[in-house]
Amino acid sequence: MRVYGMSLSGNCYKLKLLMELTGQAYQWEEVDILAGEAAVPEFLAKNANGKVPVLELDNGEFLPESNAGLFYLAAGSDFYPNDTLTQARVLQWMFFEQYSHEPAIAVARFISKFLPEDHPRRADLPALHDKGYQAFKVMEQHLSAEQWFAGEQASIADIALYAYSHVATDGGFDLTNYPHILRWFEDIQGLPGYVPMTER
Ligand SMILES: N[C@@H](CCC(=O)N[C@@H](CS)C(=O)NCC(=O)O)C(=O)O
Repeated sequence: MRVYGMSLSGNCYKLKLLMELTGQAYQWEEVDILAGEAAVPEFLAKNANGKVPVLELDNGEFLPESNAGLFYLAAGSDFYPNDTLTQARVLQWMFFEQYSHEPAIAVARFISKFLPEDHPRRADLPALHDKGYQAFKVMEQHLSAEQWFAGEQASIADIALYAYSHVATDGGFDLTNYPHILRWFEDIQGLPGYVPMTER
């Protein structure tokens, strides 16, 4: 399999982390989205939406969307539970990640880390911080009672949420007052096969 991704992207890191945790072989094809490499016809043929990551399967098909890639790669592993309710809990948190978490926390990081100091989009940061802290509040409350997001062990829900949460300081978030989230970071970092985001 091959991942078309950008190493600094949390969405792309989700796939890398799961493949490392589950010992699946893959190649990494770096796509510099900041240089417009996801907007060229050759890439758009892989994902008409012009976004990374895209997972290229062994049969040559292309699978965009990070959480779809997580689902595909987790099949048959401990990172996807067997019973229907826990599977639904995994989906619950993955949809939460895509609607209530990533659009604030990843976008705040993008603006803070990659756009110039005088860029007009910096005006969006206060609203993004409000929305992002709301998501962290929901996560903190859940993690005050549970070790993981769905079921009794780490799942792709944890990986989806971890990707941008653990680098949220890049976007101006301070998680000092979220001790359960900080504990959960350590639990994920202790999983066998864990790799940090910027290793390759
Ligand atoms: N929902 C998508 C979001 C993917 C996404 O936003 N990718 C960003 C990088 S993190 C991208 O490729 N942006 C390029 C662009 O929008 O031009 C997923 O989870 O894969």
